[in-house]
Amino acid sequence: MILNTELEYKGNLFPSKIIAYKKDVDTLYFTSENNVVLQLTIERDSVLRFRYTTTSIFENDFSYAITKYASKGFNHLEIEEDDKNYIITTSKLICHISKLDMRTSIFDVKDKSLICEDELGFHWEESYEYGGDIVKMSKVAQDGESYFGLGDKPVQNNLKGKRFENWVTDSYAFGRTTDPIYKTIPFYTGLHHKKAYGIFFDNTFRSFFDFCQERRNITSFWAQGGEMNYYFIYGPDMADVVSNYTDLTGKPHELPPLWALGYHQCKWSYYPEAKVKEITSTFRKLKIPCDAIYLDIDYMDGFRCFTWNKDYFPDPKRMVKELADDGFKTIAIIDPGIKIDNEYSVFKEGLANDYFCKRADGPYMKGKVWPGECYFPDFTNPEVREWWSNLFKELIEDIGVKGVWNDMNEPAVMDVPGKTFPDDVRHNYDGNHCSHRKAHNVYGMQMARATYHGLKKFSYPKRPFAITRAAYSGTQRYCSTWTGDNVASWDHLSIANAQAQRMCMSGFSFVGSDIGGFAEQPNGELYTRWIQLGIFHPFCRTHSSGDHGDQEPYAFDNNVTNIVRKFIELRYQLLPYLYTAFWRYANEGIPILKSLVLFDQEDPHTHYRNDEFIFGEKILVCPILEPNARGRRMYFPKGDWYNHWNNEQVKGGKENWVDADIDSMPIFIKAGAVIPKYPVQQYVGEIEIKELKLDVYFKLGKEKSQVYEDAHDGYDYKKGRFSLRNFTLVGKKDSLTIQQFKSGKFTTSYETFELNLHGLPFNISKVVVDNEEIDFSKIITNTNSLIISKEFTDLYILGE
Ligand code: MIG
Repeated sequence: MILNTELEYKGNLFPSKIIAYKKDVDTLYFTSENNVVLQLTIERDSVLRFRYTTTSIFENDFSYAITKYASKGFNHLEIEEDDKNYIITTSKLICHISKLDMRTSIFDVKDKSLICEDELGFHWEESYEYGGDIVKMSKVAQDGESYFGLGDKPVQNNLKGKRFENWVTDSYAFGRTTDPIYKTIPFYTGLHHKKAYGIFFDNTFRSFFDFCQERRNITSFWAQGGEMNYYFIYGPDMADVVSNYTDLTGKPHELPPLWALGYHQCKWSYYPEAKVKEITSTFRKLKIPCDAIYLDIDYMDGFRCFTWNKDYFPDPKRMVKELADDGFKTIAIIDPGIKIDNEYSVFKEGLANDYFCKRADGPYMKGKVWPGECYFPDFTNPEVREWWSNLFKELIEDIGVKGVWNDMNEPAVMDVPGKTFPDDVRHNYDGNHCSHRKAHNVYGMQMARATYHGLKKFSYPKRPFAITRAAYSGTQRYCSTWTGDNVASWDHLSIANAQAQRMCMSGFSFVGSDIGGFAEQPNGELYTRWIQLGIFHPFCRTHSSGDHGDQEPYAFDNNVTNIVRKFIELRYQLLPYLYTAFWRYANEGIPILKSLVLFDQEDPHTHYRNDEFIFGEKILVCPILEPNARGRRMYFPKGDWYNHWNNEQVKGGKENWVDADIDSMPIFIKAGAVIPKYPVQQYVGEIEIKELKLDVYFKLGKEKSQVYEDAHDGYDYKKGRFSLRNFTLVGKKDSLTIQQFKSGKFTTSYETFELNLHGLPFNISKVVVDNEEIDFSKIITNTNSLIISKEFTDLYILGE
């Protein structure tokens, strides 16, 4: 028998032949002679859930990852059998289950091609020490198969040839080979023969994935307890795999307030108040846009959550208001460790209500973190989450803090082996009592969830904004995230790029890195290159550790300040574009950043590209990742692309050199795109938008674009008060038509559109707006800009 586990081998066990089969609406049960039951649920035509027990009895079916809003239902289901197999057919796939040994194979219903096939299939070892099983699955890797996803792994896009572990871990100054790190997202996409499928192994125990590392043509995954419980998600488009995974584990419950997509400034730590004000006023003085300022742990009294150090911050409410008047949203950190202190109300309440985690034999789980010895709320207890959420009343409702930053929620414990709770710690797990072995990977997620609910309650009618470091699948429903304690190095700039793309491919798009690096200090050049990448990450924040000097956009030299300002300004101009991409993500689960493989999986070149990605739907970016660069080579995926800086056109499907001195970076716009832009603001809402700029990039042929708008905060958009503009551009040799179809009940603040026409192959002779010819000489500039001072549905531009 071939091992596929690092664990001490005690003997793999296997299902024997199937002796019984039963169907219950959408769920099929196959029972083997040796008491293994495979429960197969048809979630959707393209989504199957496989769940196994080795004792004929299933655990209580409970998951923190799967959302109650997941789509269910299928169009077609047919179950047949032949001598060898049970055969299940939906409108998307065919699944064979071998009568002999329960192994499964899945085929595309259209062309009958093999998509995913068990090797050993489900097998297990008995876990005498803990009870239950070590559950394992192995699959045959198909010819030329590549693998993507798995959350925050700091490695190149394609995971083939590597093995990973999932165990949420505080990983200060992690590197490319550090594994595991902060997040557990046990979901990957496999791609072969141009077809993609996904596997989500919804098991919270410490788990492992091996992508052809141990055995060249075998992919396997296993966990140290719990059930073999995984979802098979068929594409064949990778984009559909990711969006179906996101449908299962949840999209963000609401859009972020628009300001949260602005630029954030952070440091460990800005204090006292005078320092905070000095930072914010410098931003305003130098006209560098910024929407959020962070308070790290030093704002607290002895690191006690929900308290303030009154020497540093004598009147937080006044300060937060003054910052708000200047356009700054204050975001405060909250950690899970509650200081053992009988004078401290949060501690006393937690103790009185029995809300803290306990060890197996009864004592509280005691661990050292920033406040000293602490107890830790059991966030897997719904009552504790409710209590925790109510603790935010003062901070949010009274003081006016707008966002909360959850850190150390792996949970991190100092100076102990494993840097976290020991395995025996007990958890409620929403009534499914268990040890830390099972609850560890969701602890941070449940803390973020409780925090999110507190924010939501006390920010109402505004939208909440939270950020977490630790996460399990599904955390994207509640908050944003960052990639943890990275390092100010060129290698880490490239890691940040890989991690953001990977998180987006793993259903969690609201992500960013500590711009400039958390540990150590970047020079001006590295910081500049990092900002250039960072403005294209959904979450955009500079953060750094206190002991390494200043890291604000103006902390280097004037040249750096000017370039950084220019890029942050670009971010602010692109806000309506980014907001639209966020809406697509929140609505349809479409990742905000698309690795090239996700953009065009049929082009094999994209399977191995790491640096380039698509921001939203239409903008291709490629960061500069090396010092002293004057440009770089990059790959252009299919389509025609315009250079953002000079309108030069490039045909996709090849690699090209692109100039990019320190004040530039490769940014390309897809031909046919209509890109909405705002004027530069120092913060969101600073000015009322009176005019929407539409950058129009000519294309021979047809292209669709969207612009989504709403009040940028609040919940009215959920009642239909949004504005969705669907643009269809059709370019011909001598004409250009832009049709606009508007839906939604929200009236945007602008009625004027400035259309900048890029790449028009002709001189304009005639402009017709909604069937009315207009004297375009009055509204056109020599740079091909048209000002249209009304809503239009039909624009027709004719050449000479
Ligand atoms: O042990 O709060 O990743 O962003 O500044 C370090 C202090 C604790 C780690 C976080 C970092 C934060 C820092 N925290």
